[in-house]
Amino acid sequence: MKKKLNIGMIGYGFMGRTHSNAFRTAPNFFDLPYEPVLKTVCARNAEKAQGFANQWGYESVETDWRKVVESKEIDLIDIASPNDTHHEIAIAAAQAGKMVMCEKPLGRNPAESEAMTAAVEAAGVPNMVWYNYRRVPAVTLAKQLIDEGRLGRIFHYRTVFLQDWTISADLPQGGAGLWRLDASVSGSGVTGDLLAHNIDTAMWLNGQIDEVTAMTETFIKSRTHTLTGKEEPVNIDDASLFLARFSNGSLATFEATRYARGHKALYTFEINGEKGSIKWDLHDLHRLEYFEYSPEGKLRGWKSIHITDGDHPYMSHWWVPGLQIGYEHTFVHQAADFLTAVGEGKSAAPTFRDALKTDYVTDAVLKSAKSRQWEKAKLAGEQKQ
Ligand code: SOE
Repeated sequence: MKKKLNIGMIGYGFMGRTHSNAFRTAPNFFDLPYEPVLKTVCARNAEKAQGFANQWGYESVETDWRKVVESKEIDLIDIASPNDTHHEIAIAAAQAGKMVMCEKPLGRNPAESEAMTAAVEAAGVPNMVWYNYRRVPAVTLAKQLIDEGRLGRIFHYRTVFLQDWTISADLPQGGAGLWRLDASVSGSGVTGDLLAHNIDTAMWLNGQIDEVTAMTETFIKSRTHTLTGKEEPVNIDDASLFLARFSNGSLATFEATRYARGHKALYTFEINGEKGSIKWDLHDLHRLEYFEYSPEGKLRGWKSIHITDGDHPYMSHWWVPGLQIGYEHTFVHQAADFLTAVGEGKSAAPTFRDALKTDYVTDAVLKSAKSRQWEKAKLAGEQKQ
């Protein structure tokens, strides 16, 4: 019999669902050292939390996250609640000796993220942040190709994350789902919500970003606040664009917006190296476009690799070659990798410290948009455990 690992889930929104599904599904497809148990779900609204518990099979419901953190029954706290709650819960959980998983971004600002990183490292508890796109098999394959040196020296990194769901001026800010528009809860707009994904993937694939120069815009300056009913200033960035230099000498462009009419979640990246290039697109997530320079001229060209074969990352755990998987599987992979790492007494990447690195870049982006100068990203150093 496998040892049980009891999970306390804080939050029951979109991310509460993706994480719960990941823990329920992972043991069916991966041979894991632990059996994850959906023990307690915690949310302020007891009735809604109970509905969520019934749906997903949580054994109990709690309305005070402190009780979950203090519970002797819980091994792992998974934070899937809005950004303004991450800091306090993660620190308390680490101090109570729990493993901690946290939805991205880590904190609302570097001070919060630093304190959270210090807490999990001081407690020596396994930790991870849910930057799920690293675990799209095509993206993991891109990492393998780069690490094998197949692109050679990298010159360019180009990436966007485009959405269009906040264009209406009638959309309120604040409250369920719309807390992303309230800077006091979210910390920032698309910089922390979307570009953080691009930055996490980019630094995983291509190394440290040294410096950035950015511009941001808030197109709709005030919106009705759901909680107060009043028209209040909007303090988030609706669009954020920046140029970056990586430590390896390559140059990058990053763009994220919620005002790209027609785009729902167009996350793409393209990397150009001396020996080849790769391109990936979330709307076609099971394909990796690969250009290899080495074949003789007349056979040279872009390949569109359908990432469904058993020798592609993660795919041997799923169906048969040719059959695709999707968005939710990225979370399943992340849960499986985390539980495997815990079995070895380790954290899984991206750790809190990895996410702190991303937060230092998003902070430099927001600073640069204000200063209109190039800003250096602070370095996060290495994991202390
Ligand atoms: C915002 O719309 C959002 O849901 C982000 O919060 C997620 O992190 C991203 O993966 C999809 O878009």
